[in-house]
Amino acid sequence: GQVIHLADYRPTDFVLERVDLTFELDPTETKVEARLIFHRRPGADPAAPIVLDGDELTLSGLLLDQVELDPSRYDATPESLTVRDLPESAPFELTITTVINPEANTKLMGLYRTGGIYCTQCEAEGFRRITYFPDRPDVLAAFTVNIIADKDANPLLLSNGNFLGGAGYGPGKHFAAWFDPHPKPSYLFALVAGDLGVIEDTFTTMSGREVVLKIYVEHGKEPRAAYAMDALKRSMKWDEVRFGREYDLDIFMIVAVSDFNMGAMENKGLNVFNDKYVLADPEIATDADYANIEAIIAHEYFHNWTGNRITCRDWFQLCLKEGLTVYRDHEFSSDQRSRAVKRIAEVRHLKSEQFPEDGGPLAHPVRPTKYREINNFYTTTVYEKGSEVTRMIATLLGKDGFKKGMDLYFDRHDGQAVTIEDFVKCFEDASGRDLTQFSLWYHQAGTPLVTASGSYDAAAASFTLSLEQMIPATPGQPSKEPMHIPLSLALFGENGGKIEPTSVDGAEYIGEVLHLTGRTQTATFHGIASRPVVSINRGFSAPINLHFDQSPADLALLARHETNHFARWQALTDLALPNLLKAARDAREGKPVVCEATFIETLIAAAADDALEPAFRAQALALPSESDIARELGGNNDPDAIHAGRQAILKQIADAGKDVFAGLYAAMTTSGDFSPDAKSAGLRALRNTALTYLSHAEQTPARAKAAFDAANNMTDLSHALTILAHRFPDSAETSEALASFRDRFAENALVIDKWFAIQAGIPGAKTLERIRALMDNPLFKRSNPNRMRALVGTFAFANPTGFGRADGDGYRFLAGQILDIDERNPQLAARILTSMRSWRSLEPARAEHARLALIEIERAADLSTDVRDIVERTLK
Ligand code: HT7
Ligand code: ZN
Repeated sequence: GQVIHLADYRPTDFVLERVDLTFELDPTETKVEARLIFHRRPGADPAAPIVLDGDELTLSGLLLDQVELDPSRYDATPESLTVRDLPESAPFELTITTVINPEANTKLMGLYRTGGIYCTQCEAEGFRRITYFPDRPDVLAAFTVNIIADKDANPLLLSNGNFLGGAGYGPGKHFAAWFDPHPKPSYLFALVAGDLGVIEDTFTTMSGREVVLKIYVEHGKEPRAAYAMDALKRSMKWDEVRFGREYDLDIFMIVAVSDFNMGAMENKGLNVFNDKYVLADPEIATDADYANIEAIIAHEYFHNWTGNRITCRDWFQLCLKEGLTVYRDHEFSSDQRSRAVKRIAEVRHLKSEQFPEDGGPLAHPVRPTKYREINNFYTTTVYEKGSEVTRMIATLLGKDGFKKGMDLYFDRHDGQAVTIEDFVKCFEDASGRDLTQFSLWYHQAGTPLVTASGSYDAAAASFTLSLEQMIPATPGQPSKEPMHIPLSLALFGENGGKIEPTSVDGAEYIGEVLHLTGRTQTATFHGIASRPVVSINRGFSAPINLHFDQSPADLALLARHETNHFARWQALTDLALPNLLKAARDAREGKPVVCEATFIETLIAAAADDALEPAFRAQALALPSESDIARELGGNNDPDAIHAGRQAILKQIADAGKDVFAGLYAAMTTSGDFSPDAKSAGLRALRNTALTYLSHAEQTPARAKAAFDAANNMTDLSHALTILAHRFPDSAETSEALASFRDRFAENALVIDKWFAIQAGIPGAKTLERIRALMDNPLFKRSNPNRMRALVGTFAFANPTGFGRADGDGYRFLAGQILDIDERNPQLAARILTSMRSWRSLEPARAEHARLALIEIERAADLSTDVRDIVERTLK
């Protein structure tokens, strides 16, 4: 694959007017007839041929205006179809016939088979695996789709838009026709056929239209779709109330499938979901699963306006739909649940996934300018940092200003394929604010580092804050311009009360937001009667690293008195981190690990504080992870020392807070039937966190085993099993629990994924042997992406001591797996390979093992473009 550059963008020479597709479905020989009506774009070269995209296609028929075309007029290869001598301005119709093999399609892009049904995945470039087509997001057309298939095997024939009609079609067959009136790019096309169960509901839109809602799942699993349906209706309502966006077809369908490369796909009117993000009941789904289902159902639904009605001009603009839609689903979840707890979870995820990406060899801007494989740009930078950039626009403009900008965006660009510049312009026009400097957030990669220092002048009653920003070099971007960084900031007095400055100079400070725009900047706050404790980047108003030396006493004050609960959590984390870093260093040198008292006291006080939400307290008690610690250490990392140090700190907290944890474990119980609501989930989270600490204090598996035996929902059951497996892997209790879990859920793929994932996460060098043995387990299924991610993905992404064992066998194992997966499913292989992105921060011996494993991949013959792109960038 060659490199595609944003600068080379130009519109197509031909305008697509209409698309009429006919599928004759067959597991191994599906016939696709595409009738495409084009005209030459006014001003385009009158002699230019039309060049359509293909991928592994063979042409079996080509007509121009219903007449067979002479082979001298066209060239067909698996990758393209070129037709010459076309009319100068009159519309013409190409009828293209291809025959494809869904059964053999293991890449899960284009038309494929999963669980006996036909299903498509077209984003980003899957449609070209179905027929030759101008497969790019700025080519929009209305689609008619006719589906012909065996009636018995495929009672259900679905596509985008509204149902036109259906009937019998010769012996044993039937057909259905669908029409989607909303012009759309090919990546939003979908077709599903087969035999599925369904749950149905309706939603009445704000203008009074009734929309039919259907969720299709495997027969027998219908009751497990109820929560997804509820989440869908809440999403539809929320988008009306919050963004004024109404649904626009007569029907909205969701289909859950078991083989899927990502979470879900927002095809117009026919979302296709990984069944992991649809199916739930208390027996099989954890609270985290419920929260994910709610968020992803919302995310895909919200795409109807941000992505589908207004789409991307080209794939460089991916964050236009993804960053914005993630921002919208975050806001939705915050409104449905606890805003502070949701924000903590978002920031945890951002720091653990996006920060390492932004700080490593795969760093790229939110709006990149070149790519080799677009599949590799569905990244946390595009999604999560893209969402943070949208959030900062909302911070800059305020609630009303942001709303005005969004309204203008919907008004101005409905039905168009647009760019980030078009999006930003709407906010500039709506607010009158110049966002030129702010836009650097889209163009400069790397996480800005802000260094702050404060000094108090009692005589002048002023406080001076000096700020400096530095944006690290990233691939292709050696030097950076200073950015516009909105820092939510407040001052607190020694008694914990907020101090309002009488005036501020040196920086714009409005609505408690300080605007850092210079490389260095000094802000002076006047009217400050006593030394203040400063809280900077409250609510994580900007996605930055902050260096600000604050004493444990000051952090403890913020942890107790900050009015913003996210900032309290941040203060607790800032108290924890130096202890964890020191513990890692001490463990490495064989020194005893000692945790500082203020931190332990403050943390346990927060845990015991009944005025705080249980879910918040659970988040506070969940210390920074081993990879968080590795990132903060920055280099020469030894995963074993980080693990040992962190375990020692956990033990000290557990011993000091034993009574508090025992009290919480007894008190945090839910009554009545299981409910997945945020409050009940919070009680379970705090109770389970207490159980984790108690198992550290007690150092025996007994309590976790009792919890496992008593659990009546998957949250408690899988938490207890995780403690048993991760802390007491060789105990009889653990073997028994693992076996009983497997036997009880052997028929439930989503739960068996958890069984594999929990074992893949067991710390220590011995886990690799277990993984090898698990690969021979009859329950292991190589072709299923969820199963592969559960076992190999969890091991590589979430088990630093197992994957990073000192002899390098973990890295070599991964290399072998990547090469094997790549033969079937390059997208999945490339994604799992990104687990190597931080290899350069390992200590030299491990780093060398990792490098050699990467080279082994790089040297393999017949690598996919996907894996080649990742491996080469990772090694560079
Ligand atoms: N827009 C979708 C992204 C996507 C995808 C989904 C499933 C399989 C392959 C895919 N490639 C890209 C999902 C989303 O962000 O909503
Ligand atoms: Zn999305």
